[in-house]
Amino acid sequence: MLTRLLLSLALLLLVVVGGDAASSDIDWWENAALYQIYPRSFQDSDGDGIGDLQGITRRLAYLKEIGITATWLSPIFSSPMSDFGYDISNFTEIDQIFGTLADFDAMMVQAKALGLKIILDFVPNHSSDECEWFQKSVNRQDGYDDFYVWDDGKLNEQTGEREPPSNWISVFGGPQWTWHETRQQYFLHQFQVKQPDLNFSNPMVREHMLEVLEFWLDRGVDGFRIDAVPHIYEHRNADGSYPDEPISGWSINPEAYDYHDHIYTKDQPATVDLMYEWRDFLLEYQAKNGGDTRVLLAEAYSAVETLSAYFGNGTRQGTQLPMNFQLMYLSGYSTARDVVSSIDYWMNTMWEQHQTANWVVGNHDTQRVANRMGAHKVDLLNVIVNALPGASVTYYGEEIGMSNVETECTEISCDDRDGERTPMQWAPLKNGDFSSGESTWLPLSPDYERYNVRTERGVARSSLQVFKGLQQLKSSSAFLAFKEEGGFSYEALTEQVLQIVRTNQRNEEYRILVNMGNNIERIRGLSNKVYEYVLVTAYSVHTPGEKADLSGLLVLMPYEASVLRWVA
Ligand SMILES: *[C@@H]1O[C@H](CO)[C@@H](O)[C@H](O)[C@H]1NC(C)=O
Ligand SMILES: *[C@@H]1O[C@H](CO)[C@@H](O)[C@H](O)[C@H]1NC(C)=O
Ligand SMILES: *[C@@H]1O[C@H](CO)[C@@H](O)[C@H](O)[C@H]1NC(C)=O
Ligand SMILES: CC(=O)N[C@H]1CO[C@H](CO)[C@@H](O)[C@@H]1O
Ligand SMILES: [Ca+2]
Ligand SMILES: [Ca+2]
Repeated sequence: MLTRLLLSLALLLLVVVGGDAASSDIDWWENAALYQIYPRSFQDSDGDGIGDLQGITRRLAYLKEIGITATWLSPIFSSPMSDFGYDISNFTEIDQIFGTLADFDAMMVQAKALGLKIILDFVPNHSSDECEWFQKSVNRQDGYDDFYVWDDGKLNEQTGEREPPSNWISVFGGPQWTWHETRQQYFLHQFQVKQPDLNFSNPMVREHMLEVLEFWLDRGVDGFRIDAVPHIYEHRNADGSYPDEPISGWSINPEAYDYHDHIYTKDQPATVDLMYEWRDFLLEYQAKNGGDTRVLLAEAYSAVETLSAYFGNGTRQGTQLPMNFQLMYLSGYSTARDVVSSIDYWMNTMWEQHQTANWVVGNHDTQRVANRMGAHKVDLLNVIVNALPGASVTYYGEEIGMSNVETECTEISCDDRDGERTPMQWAPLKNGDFSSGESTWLPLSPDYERYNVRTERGVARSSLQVFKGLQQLKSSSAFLAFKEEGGFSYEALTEQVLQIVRTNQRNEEYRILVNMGNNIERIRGLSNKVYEYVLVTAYSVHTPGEKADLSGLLVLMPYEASVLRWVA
């Protein structure tokens, strides 16, 4: 008893004397550097031209090198690959293209040895039509009858013909309802025909999904990134019929997804409770099994108020990282003031209510930054997302400035998103050192001999070096003070110059200056202190170590980003 008392007194003293209350209440995910791997394109180990798990394992040390905390993998599960793994036929089996469960376990061992966290993609909205569950449902097998969303449809009174239950359009275009000959009913699919939606009003579906989560948790994963969250539930009238969606006015093509306003097929209220249910499951799992916090990332292109509900409501906790896509909407024309508006959109709600932030740079559905904003702005965006408080989410290859590749339709793939899914550029070698095979499933970018990891390691101000430098700042006491009152600020100093300040308000402060425009910018009297350049991008005329008295004039070159530090 006495020793316990003494021990807690000692601990108390430590906390008081250390005084660093800031970092002690930061959980690992709150300021994590997250990294998305698209497994088909990261590293091929067997020469078939498609990336795989053994390849990822071999490259995990690279993630450590560049300062990544956790990586999430796009789906690696059994799949007919109609949507490259987002059509899962078995949620607890590794697709043979990627390897085996033993390969997965070996990857986990290596990740743990390096101190890297692994997050899996979790695709609850739908399965593949080749999933055993769907086959059982088609045949109305006991317990599986209601596993998916089936409906007889309506009879058109004029023509006497059968019609789909509602006018809903799928995300990829065309009707959301498809007639199934065997079952003689329509089934719902918010995405491809080969991706039938599961019925989440069915407790057995939810139970099966929890079993899926548990299966992977038991194999050591640190969390899940939940795919297509807004699409999980659909509205159904009390009499079992489905309401039509109104015309949005955003598209003139009646076959296009944007033609309707998705008030009945997106962000239905039950989704919020589902997020709480899953989080509770992870919390229970952690209480039982120990270890670090397991996280949930949610993919939801939804209004910030909805994302706020997904995070939690004061009594319940939900997904820690509802992904913030605001910065993905910036273009080459965006000014510093535009950037501030995008940041504000998130912060005014999410920081105000929950003290949380995350910043997504890109993903496998969106053009790369080099194409969205211009190659000369890749570093600027990398600086911004890593200088802002919270977690950053980098899509593989953005750290070396990869760009979209013009691809042609092949037998393997014909998807308008192929351009941002090309093989990782590792070295100026055959196939960029991605694969030893004769060909790769998508072509390498023609620029890979210039933009690749090995070359950029040797260039002082390459995108890779800037990225690495930013990750190192994250562990400084100024960056760790972000949850303290006044620990950070951001503003547009001029139309084109963004400033982010990170400070512990005692002895260390960083000013991150980003010139989004193509003019030389002059800024006077920023501070009465003398700073030192610690990180500069290729457009800067300064060198690390150089002093800057910010009571005077500071000049920024076009597209320059610089990080300056003051220490007492
Ligand atoms: C998934 O695969 C595992 C292992 O191969 C098997 O035991 C299980 O029954 C399969 N589940 C489904 C739904 O097909
Ligand atoms: C979903 O399952 C529930 C419970 O089994 C059932 O009551 C409901 O009718 C099903 N919904 C659909 C659209 O099939
Ligand atoms: C939070 O959500 C739960 C579940 O939906 C609900 O029971 C509870 O009342 C909500 N709390 C607040 C403060 O709104
Ligand atoms: C960014 C992302 O994960 N997009 C996926 C969303 O879900 C659909 C259907 O599962 C996929 O096709 C997208 O690639
Ligand atoms: Ca392979
Ligand atoms: Ca759904």
